[in-house]
Amino acid sequence: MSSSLSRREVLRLLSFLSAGAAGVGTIPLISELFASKATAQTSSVYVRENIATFMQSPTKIAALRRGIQVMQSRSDTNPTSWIYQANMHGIPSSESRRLTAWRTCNHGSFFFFPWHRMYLYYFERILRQASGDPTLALPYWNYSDFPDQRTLPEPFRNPLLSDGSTNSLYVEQRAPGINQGTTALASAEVSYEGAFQRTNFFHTSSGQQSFGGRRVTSGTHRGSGGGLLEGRPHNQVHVVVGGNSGWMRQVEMAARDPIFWLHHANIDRLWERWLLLGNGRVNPTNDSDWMSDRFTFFDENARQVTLRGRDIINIVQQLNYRYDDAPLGNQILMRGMSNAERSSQATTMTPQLLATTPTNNQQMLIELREAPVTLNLRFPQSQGVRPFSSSRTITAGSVTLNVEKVEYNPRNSIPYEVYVNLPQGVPPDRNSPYYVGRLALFAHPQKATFSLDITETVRELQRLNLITGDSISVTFVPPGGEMHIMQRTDRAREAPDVVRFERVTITTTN
Ligand SMILES: [Cu+2]
Repeated sequence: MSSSLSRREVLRLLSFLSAGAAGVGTIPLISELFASKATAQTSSVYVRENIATFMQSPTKIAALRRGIQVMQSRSDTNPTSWIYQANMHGIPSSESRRLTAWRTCNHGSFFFFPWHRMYLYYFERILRQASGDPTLALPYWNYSDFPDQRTLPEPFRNPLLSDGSTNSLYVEQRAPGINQGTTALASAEVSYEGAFQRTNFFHTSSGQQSFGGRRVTSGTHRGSGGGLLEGRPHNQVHVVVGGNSGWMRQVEMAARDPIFWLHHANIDRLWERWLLLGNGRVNPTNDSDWMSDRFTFFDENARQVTLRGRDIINIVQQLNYRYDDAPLGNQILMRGMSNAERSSQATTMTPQLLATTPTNNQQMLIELREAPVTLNLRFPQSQGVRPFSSSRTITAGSVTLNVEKVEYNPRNSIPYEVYVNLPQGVPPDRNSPYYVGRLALFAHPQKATFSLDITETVRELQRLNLITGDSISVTFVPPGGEMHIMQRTDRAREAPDVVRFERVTITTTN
């Protein structure tokens, strides 16, 4: 039977219906078409579910665990093994072999999104086949839309299952509070608001910002032009889950932790959500490098394959999967977007310096160790003008905190909490208005500038009248509770190395 309803039309209907804009029953014609034509055509589309839903099914969790276990049992030279797949993201320093497609992950450029989508796509096919469950799809960790889902999903926390067997979803190499379920991701670490307000997928020179990263002509393993979503929540979640020296905080080891794949499924989902907002938000399909550069992967039969950007743009039509996005998620998203499109032109403007740590003639570096450090930033061109006083409320543009020329040990460095204008004597609290997120040096090139969008924090501090003085302070705090626990369990034998940088600035594209 030939179909009068194209797949594209079906999909539009599907997203329309699931968005909750109208009940199925209110449009009988559409619902009839939907019932008669769509079901058959979309039956092969895998649905990536929120882990909170997925884990309600013991069968699904068992399939996920079995798939990982089977992959882990394979030789690391087998492209469908757990280690081979993880090594495609990065390899430990002790590894001297260089097998095909190892260490090819893309960070810090506009290839970040497409490369990770391709990576997840083939990993998911391998996992499905290994699990023996032909319906298995990768779940995602939705720390974005639901504050009560910001601790590590329960099935990942314990080394052993109730029957005494090994839990393949668990790894020890995480921040202790993560596996204990006591450390929840803070909203300043997972917020996607700044990224979603951008309407441009890419930017073209440093100092500018975009949703998806800087345009480059070929893949970058550790670029310095990460997009806003790569910075937060992506890098933030990596370092909070990994702690000082866990796997998730290092590019080389991250994909060995099973939660990596659920984290990246969520990042991939957020890319889809960004596109749904429209108003100029589109993929860079006019860019021939983004569209046509080939990346190498392996399918479930260990056959070498390549994919290009143009092959992965439509996840349902080209890759046979979609996300289970609930209407509730949509509502949260829309509320988050209520303060307008303020960014589309901002990207072409040169950032203006609002505040900086004093420049010193000796070119001394600022060092962070195992104690909190507070730096006072001055307003260089102010001459009495206070750029953050309430009368100058930021309504357009964005405010960025920059830590310039950072040097660190990628295998072992503290993911410092960063606070703006934290008053002396007030204990640091990641759920306070002063908190802006972690110094998340994941995939960060040495001596590059680390940037964090602090627009929302500054606006909130202005609203609360907490940002009135002649200077503004930035405080770096080692995550105290975790350090304490690690000392007690004697896991801090390799002392975290010092983080050094040249200066801290606050800039605006307003
Ligand atoms: Cu990642």
